[in-house]
Amino acid sequence: TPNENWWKNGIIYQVYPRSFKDSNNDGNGDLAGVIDKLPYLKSTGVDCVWLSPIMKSPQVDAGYDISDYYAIDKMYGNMNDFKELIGKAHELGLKIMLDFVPNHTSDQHRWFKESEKGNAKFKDFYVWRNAKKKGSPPNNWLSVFGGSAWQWSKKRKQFYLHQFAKEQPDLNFRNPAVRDEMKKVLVYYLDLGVDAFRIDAVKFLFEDEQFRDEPRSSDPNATPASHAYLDHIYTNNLPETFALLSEWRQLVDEYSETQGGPSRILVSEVYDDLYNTLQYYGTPERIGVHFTFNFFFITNLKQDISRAHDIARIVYTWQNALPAGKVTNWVIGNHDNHRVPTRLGAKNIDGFNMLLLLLPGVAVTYNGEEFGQDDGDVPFEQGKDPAAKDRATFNLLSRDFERTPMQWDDSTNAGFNEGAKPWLPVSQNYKELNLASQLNEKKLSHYQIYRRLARLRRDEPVRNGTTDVWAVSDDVIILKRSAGGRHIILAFKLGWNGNDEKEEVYIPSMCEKEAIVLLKSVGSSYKIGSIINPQNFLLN
Ligand code: TEU
Repeated sequence: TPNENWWKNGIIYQVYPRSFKDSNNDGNGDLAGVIDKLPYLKSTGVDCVWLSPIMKSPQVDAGYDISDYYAIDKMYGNMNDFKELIGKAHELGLKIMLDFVPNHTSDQHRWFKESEKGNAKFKDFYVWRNAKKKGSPPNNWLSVFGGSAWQWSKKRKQFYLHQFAKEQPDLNFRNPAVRDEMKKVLVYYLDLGVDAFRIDAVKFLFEDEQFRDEPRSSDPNATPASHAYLDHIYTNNLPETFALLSEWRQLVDEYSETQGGPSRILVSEVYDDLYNTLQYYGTPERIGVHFTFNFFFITNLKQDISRAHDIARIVYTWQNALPAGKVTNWVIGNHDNHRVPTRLGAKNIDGFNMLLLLLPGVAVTYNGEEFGQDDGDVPFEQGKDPAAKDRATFNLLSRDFERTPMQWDDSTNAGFNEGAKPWLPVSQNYKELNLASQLNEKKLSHYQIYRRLARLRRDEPVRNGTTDVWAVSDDVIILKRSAGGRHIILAFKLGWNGNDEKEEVYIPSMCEKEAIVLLKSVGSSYKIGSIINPQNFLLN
């Protein structure tokens, strides 16, 4: 089939629509804004644009609380705008990935309102349970955002399950009618031409049928109300969840086949240990998703504390454990985690982008990462995130900081809009840190490095070659990609622990023939070239 493999070496770029580009100056980004920026994304070298949720929503959890799967939220536009966006993207050769949020709906969804009333057709659409004894929840399950995962409904005189905010009731996937409804949603968007789905919060889809209490986790520091306090053996990664994913995969594969067009793909969003994460790729007996996010650069690295060998370990443990024939992927940021410069140090943004783009498989970039945007400042009073409702935990838990508006240029509100108050404040540093200031091709800015690497990755046959990675010192990591006597070598020194000095490294004899050598904060006495000097970018 044509283009069957379009995604396998692709760059997926996450657009956070509310913060991307506000075309009608109402303080919220919108689809017209995304359409406006498609040529920019194309010229950056992106292959697929992932839109965080754009469906109708009361926006309690930034659109991850959907009240109608068949409508676009009016702050973003309407279904015609979305169709136009897909059409324009496809004209440019860009794919569209949609956030698909099946685990829960908004409590404002008609299904939930009817279910709460006890309407026979919707009665079992959600997970309802009686109180254990008067007033107390059915069991000890905890919400990801903290506190009991159960909320009492006065109307129905029962508790309902919500593994995220209480405004996000969990759907009951044991009910065949719910499974049918979600398949309909998938088909609706496949028919519109959506190329890929990022399936949200997948590991939470099914829960224990007996509703048993979960045991205390091994985390000694977890407080009793925090999600980490329990070991989620009865709410995460159930066998039924994997079976349902197989059904969705079959649906999507059959759809692609009957259409005879490029394959449509499924990506799962799961934070877990290596073993549980990789289960989502499937097994010989059970088909899984095309790929499941590799979040280990996010979860397993700590500024100033991690060493080069920690990075190397993330790469080779993932590569070695990956089931045969599967496509690898790398993520360094998203809307749930502090931005790369904030989390891993401003000095390391180029190094991590280079690593991301030179590793095999799929690279996932969060909007702004291509030019090193960092977290914004959001005062508690302006916070929006349901994961951080009280002042005491706001700084620790809020995800608002990584969601502030995109810094396009140094004009009003960083070019996000024409001056209306944005839903989250624009970061104060936008005059210095913005995309426009990095567009000059003669200067090797964060953005120019990103764009060059995106091109190199697209044009260079070595991208299909072997991958080796090792730490040559505490702070220097070397990545080597090779095929047919050609090599790409990246030597990247972590700029942390206050150590800024360039380090001389011996690059083992691996570039007898043709090599492109990229050095980041590494001394160049070895004279094989350096990205610091664009003329030496490509060496024979
Ligand atoms: O996140 C799912 C998820 O696993 C979260 O626990 C995530 O680890 C947490 O947000 C980190 O702070 C998805 C979305 O990405 C997130 O934005 C939503 O809030 C959540 O689902 C509920 O839909």
